[in-house]
Amino acid sequence: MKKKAFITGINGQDGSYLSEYLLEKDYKVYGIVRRNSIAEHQESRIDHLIGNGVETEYGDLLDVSSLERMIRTIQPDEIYNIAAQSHVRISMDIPQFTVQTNALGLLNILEAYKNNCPTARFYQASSSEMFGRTVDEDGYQRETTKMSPTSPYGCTKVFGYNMVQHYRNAYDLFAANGILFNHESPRRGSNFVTNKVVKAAVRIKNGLQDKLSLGNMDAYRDWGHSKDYVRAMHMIINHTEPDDFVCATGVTNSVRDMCSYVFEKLDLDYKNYVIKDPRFMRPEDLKYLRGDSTKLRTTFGWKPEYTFETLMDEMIDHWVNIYK
Ligand code: NAP
Ligand code: F7E
Repeated sequence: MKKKAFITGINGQDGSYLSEYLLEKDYKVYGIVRRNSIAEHQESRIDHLIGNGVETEYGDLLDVSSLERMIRTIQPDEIYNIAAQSHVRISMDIPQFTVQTNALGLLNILEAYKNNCPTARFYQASSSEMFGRTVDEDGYQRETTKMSPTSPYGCTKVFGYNMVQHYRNAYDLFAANGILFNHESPRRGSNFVTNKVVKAAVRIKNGLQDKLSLGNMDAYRDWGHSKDYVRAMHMIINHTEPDDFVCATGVTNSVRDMCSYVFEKLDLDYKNYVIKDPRFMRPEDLKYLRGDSTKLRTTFGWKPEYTFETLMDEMIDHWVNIYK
């Protein structure tokens, strides 16, 4: 019999790649999507999968009854809680919604899981934003690094991380955290910095845009590819015991480095186009993220197939094809 996976956030960046990965592994995949007033936008990342092994229903992390009903009816083997208000700066504009979705929503699905299908395995999308301003002396963040979040988003993820550990210990559930560093792809929302920069650079190259407005260009991020990170999610949920793992490339670049690489690839000099815009500055920003994923690598043999450069190249090709 096929294994069954239930995914919240299935139509997001990671949800779409995770669905493809699980289909390759012969899973039957179920997911919830929120109602959107423009129906065509709702499932654009997973349109090609609907009816081909993936089934979706309307649902919301804030709607407990639908979560309960679906988990009770489907009886999944694996539950991936990937849904979130995932934008750090926007979490400063809509902190209450962010807390409701990321913290209380996580609690809703944990309860639905405990009460309706406790034999399933549970994966929580935790984040490097939980470490916030803390960096270990060697310049990395790892499972043992102190958590000092600097945004409503980061605070909700610390809540979720702790709740998952509590449910694991208190109710003997297989509930695990993947602490993922930034991961991108052509499917990344275009208001995150990588896709914003790549899209704008290609538009500038094609004469469709003159300038690119950015905030803090001196922030460093450990950028990987979402496809590599969904493989890690599946490894973590299929481990012999529930545990928590950092997933990262170990390579960090600044926003400025990233701009320089992308514009240069298009034979442009970013300095002629990028302007600093206070609208994109954050009241408190994380200066430096670099993950040590030794635990993940030694436990499962995980390693990323993409480098920073091949990730950016794939994103550039994506936008070049759109605007050609
Ligand atoms: P994403 O593209 O923004 O996808 C988020 C998904 O959550 C979307 O499908 C969204 O649906 C859904 N969602 C939002 N609010 C919801 C609600 N109240 N009920 C049900 N679904 C809701 O994010 P991602 O990049 O795939 O990230 C996946 C997860 O990993 C998130 O939890 C994120 O916080 C976490 N994470 C991401 C990164 C990263 O760098 N990408 C790093 C660490 C952790 P709509 O389309 O309807 O909004
Ligand atoms: O910002 C700077 C910004 O929004 C990266 C989420 O997936 O990863 C992501 O969060 C950096 C920050 O991602 C702009 O200040 C400059 O320093 O792409 P981002 P993020 O905030 O790191 C973590 C791990 C998650 O868990 C989150 O879900 O880029 N930056 N100028 C800008 N950022 C944006 N968005 N837009 C700018 O114009």
